[in-house]
Amino acid sequence: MRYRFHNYHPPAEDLLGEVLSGLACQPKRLSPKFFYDRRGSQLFEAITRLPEYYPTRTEIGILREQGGRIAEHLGHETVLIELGSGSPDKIRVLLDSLRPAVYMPVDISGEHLRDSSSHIARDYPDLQIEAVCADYSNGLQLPEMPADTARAAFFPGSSIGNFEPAVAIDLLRNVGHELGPGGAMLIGVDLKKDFHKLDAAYNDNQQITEAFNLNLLTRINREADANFDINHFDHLAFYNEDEGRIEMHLVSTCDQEVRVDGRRFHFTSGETIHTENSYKYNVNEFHDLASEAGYKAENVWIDNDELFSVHCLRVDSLAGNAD
Ligand code: AVJ
Repeated sequence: MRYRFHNYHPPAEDLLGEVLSGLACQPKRLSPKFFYDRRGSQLFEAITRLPEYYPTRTEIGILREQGGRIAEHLGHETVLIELGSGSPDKIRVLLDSLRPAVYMPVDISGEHLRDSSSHIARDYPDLQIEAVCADYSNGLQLPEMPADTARAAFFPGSSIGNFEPAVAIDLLRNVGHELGPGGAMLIGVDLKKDFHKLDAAYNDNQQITEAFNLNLLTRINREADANFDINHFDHLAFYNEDEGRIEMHLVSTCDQEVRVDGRRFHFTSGETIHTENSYKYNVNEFHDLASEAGYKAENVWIDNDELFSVHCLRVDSLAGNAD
């Protein structure tokens, strides 16, 4: 088996430091990247199967239907870099149509990455797999790759929506530097649509999204020596029309004090911790963003109900700030 695991994982102090600074902000906030411990990754996979959560199955449908066309753009025998190994079904569809030489999944959750990439290794015995445990939001660090093999990136699930547009531009530009001139990126982007449909996707009947949101506090209790009482926080998710994004928050249901690593944080009743943004883009809006990041938009595929888009971008100019 040709499988390697590269650990560039951020040390545990990063979580504590970011939690302390986020809770010291006004309004309080926590980064959505911390959702994905093992339990969080499992809850997210459960979300992707919910009837209300249309993005995953819609994106898979597009990848399945357009596999041939996508391969024409991305090419075969590439190094295929996957940013965030979210849903196992998606990558299988893509591996089948692209047949890359190397599969390089990059994920912040080491446990999740080991679980998911070992299953791929078992089912694709001839595929070289280089699993990279890293936080790609702080700049992408990748193991050495053969210079003569074309690189392609797959950034599925509208994960790009987690970042403020200006930060998303920096991140895409950064990945563009790793891909090199002429490199291709396949990126899934959730479309703007009727807000009822959006709201429902983040307020599911089975309350899995609520459990996913609250699990952040459970994780912080365990990993940052905190004492959040999850019975005193409520899940809140809504579409913010002006910003073009879903916002998720955790609402304190009473006046309370919480201890994190010996420090105390006060919450008034109704005060929220902002835990996630999920930006939605029209095709034109996303084209503008991609072009600011140094890419040329080559193609876009959309499902019949116009719920979700999959763009093929090409690294065009690497000018601008490279961090
Ligand atoms: C993984 C960031 C794309 O924003 O839809 C799902 C995360 N949060 N339900 C999204 C999420 C709540 C998801 N992304």
